[in-house]
Amino acid sequence: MALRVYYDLMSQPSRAIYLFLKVANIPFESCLVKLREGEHFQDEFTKVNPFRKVPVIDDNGFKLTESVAILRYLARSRNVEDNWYKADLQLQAKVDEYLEWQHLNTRLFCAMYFRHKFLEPMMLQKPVDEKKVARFQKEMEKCLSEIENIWLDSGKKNFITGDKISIADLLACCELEQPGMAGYDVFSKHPIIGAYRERVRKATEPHYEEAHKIVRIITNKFKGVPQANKL
Ligand SMILES: N[C@@H](CCC(=O)N[C@@H](CS)C(=O)NCC(=O)O)C(=O)O
Repeated sequence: MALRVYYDLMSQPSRAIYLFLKVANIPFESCLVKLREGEHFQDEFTKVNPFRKVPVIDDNGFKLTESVAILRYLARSRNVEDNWYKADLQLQAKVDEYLEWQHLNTRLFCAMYFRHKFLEPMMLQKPVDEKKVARFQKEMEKCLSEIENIWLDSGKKNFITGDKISIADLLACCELEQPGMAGYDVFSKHPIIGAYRERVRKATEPHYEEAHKIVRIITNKFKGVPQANKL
């Protein structure tokens, strides 16, 4: 049985997995799960992932959730270039350092900003809770300045862990893209991150834009302004 991958390209961790599979040339069978249509709540998908979230993989009967675990598993089980997840223990630990950090930073704040500024007002037809959005924006901006100044060493580092792209960069950029749909363009507001995104895009082309096609469509269509139930 082929490697089955359950995903929705609206989902940041799904895009990171998709991008890795494409760029590392790992064959897989696409199993699209339309979150906007609630397909993740259907019985068929609940059997695959009782947590009812994407991404998930099924590798010949071995099911795995959680994007970080999936990226590590794929990098270890497939014959991929060493730069993605270094064999050297210390270099690998530096990738892990970001993978652990991002859960309560890039992932949390970029996703929460997007959710409260755009997704929930759109899907649930409710007004934007400006106080909540301002709180998440403040936390997100703190996190973005840490990415610029610490992870990217004020632009002196090309990628999160040094000169070569790794799975950490895929997760980072896919999360950093999400606030753009809510009208906050991380890359133009933070030029060091903008230049970094260009390096990641170049290292993964043409798959980066392919993975972000739906993000671009939504960004251009709504310009960050939620419209009731139109997504
Ligand atoms: N920690 C998980 C997060 C998975 C997750 O939150 N997926 C979201 C999309 S980005 C989802 O499926 N949400 C559906 C829901 O919560 O109803 C990972 O990194 O894979």
